[in-house]
Amino acid sequence: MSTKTATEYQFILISQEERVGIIQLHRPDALNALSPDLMKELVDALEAFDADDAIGCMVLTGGEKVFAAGADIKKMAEASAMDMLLVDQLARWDRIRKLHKPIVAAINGYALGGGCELAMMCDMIIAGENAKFGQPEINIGVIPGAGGTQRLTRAVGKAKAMELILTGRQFSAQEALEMGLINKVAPPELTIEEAKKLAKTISEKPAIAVRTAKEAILKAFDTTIEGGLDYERKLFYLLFASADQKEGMQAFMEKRTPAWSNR
Ligand code: DAK
Repeated sequence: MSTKTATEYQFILISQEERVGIIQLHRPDALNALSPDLMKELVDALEAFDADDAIGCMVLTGGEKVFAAGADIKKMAEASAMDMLLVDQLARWDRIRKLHKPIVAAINGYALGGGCELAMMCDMIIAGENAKFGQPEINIGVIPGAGGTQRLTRAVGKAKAMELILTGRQFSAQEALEMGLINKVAPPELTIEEAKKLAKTISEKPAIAVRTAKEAILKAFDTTIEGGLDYERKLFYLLFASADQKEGMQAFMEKRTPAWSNR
């Protein structure tokens, strides 16, 4: 677990607004290409926010013209299969999947390859009208390797995922919205504000219920409906052990605003 301060990161910028933790990818000379060093900082920062009781929700963003142009092609070009296996980047990406708190992606400009996959690992996506999504790996002789074939397919269905991954074409924020991949399209100058607004709303909800809801929703992707319903029910019962369940229901009956302890 990292205890780094903002100034110790080289490829990301971090900040906090109320209960929202904000991470900005910041490697502008390489279009925020997701090098192992950048990914290490990103995962460290996400885990630090995830462990911080003062944070209720996170926002992940990039620059004005590019969210991320994918994995660093220059660093991968000469790699052997064994190099790729031994670097085991996937283990780092997998740690993002295990985060408890929700992440809202705020995307302006390119979100390509690993950039699109990173956006899809977030829980909600707000995109600027200038956003360009895509899985262009086919054009450099490979396929998506950080979940694109799975997450895009689950989000938009087989036919669209086939078309997008086999052609490698870019698609707009509007098309992403129509396919159900993202939550909202915003004017580019408002993308981050819209994402922060959504994150702030969520960050003010009782934290244990938020993390439990995220866990239950993600379960829907890797279980049967029967298994998912059972899982949901157990989590529902579990919440009756939380102070916030008592407070939330008591406050409702007393017609007052609940004071969450996030316990
Ligand atoms: N990697 C390294 N450098 C990149 C880059 C990238 N992905 N994308 C751009 N750059 C560099 C360019 O080489 C150029 O560098 P210089 O020539 O100035 O040194 C600089 O950024 C500016 O790029 P352009 O001159 O090309 O700028 P344009 O505005 O003309 O075009 C573009 C922007 C984003 C459309 C274009 O750069 C582009 O098509 N980039 C490549 C996009 C791409 O193919 N992305 C997918 C990469 S493969 C995994 C995890 C992750 C992945 C796989 C596995 N595991 C955990 C197992 C992910 C794989 C990928 O993402």
